[in-house]
Amino acid sequence: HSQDEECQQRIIAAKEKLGKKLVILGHHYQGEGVYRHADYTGDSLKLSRYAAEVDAQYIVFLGVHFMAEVADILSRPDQIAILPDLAAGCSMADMANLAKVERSYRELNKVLDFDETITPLTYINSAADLKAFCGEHGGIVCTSTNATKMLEWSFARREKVLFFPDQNLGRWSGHKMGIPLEQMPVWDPDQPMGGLTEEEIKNAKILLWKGHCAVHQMFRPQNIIKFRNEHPDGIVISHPEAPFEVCLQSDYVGSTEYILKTVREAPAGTRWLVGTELNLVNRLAEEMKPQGKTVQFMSHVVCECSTMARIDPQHLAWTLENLAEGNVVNQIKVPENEAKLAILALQRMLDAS
Ligand code: CIZ
Ligand code: SF4
Repeated sequence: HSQDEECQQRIIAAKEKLGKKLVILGHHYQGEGVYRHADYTGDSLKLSRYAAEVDAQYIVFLGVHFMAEVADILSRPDQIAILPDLAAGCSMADMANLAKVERSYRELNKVLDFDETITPLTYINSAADLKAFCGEHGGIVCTSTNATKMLEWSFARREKVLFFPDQNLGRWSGHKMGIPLEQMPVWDPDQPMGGLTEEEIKNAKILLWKGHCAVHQMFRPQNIIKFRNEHPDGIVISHPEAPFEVCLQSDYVGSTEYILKTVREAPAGTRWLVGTELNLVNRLAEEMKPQGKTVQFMSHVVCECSTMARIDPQHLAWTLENLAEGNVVNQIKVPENEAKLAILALQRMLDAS
């Protein structure tokens, strides 16, 4: 405990020393030990907007690798994006890579006989080279807040979408637009032709990349049934990365920003079951207590994002102390040619949302 306390003091001291040179951006899924030091908090969309606006020389990102990449892409060339632990990746983002996406896109276009039938649409949870791929091929980026809008943007231009890497977000967003499940087949990049027949591909509106979030995948319809039995007046809210059946049985489905807003604005005395990352749910539960609102976590097993948790007070203290000494550590730098293309896809999203 005294070690934790010491770490907190080191962070505060280094932060003070750095002053206006530093801004710390914190994602909702971060643990309290680092989250409390963030100058701005939000989801990846909100934080990427801050990254594009802040003036600080150092942008320290409390989040995962793809978020720090976006901060680097959207900030000025003289600003430096930093991730306190380079091993903080996102297992979902890792389920797609450039070689597989290129091959899939090529295969699909071959079956469809002519180019420009499919828009590549990547969830922001993906590596910068995939955003660059979308930039280059008339595609776009989405977040969990604007996925439906970005699908509409895509359908206004071309008849089909290749959606990666999260099949659950793609399926739920397509479902909300009224697209039947048969027209949203799963594209398995490790099988020839995605494991689909030519007929299935021709009939598809959205090809859902076979990827998912290991954290949100843990939520089950049984968790909701049990909650409703125990609390008939309870309200269920889930993140669209959760399985389709969980979203179907929820009263509300939306991004982290949406979940926070909905529960915060709810009447006093309400009881909530929340299906998203544990740190967010714990923090929200504490915040709602004084208003007499009860916030419960959806699963009986711990669903913490283990890679988000790599950004701990030790790593933050080490990073800030180095910066205060003038040593830049753990910089995230997207190669210029890649950044140029990625920004096209990101800018299309920012303009359309
Ligand atoms: O966009 C984000 O930050 C993520 C990963 C989820 C969300 O809903 O905010
Ligand atoms: Fe990636 Fe899931 Fe962690 Fe979000 S919660 S960063 S999608 S592994």
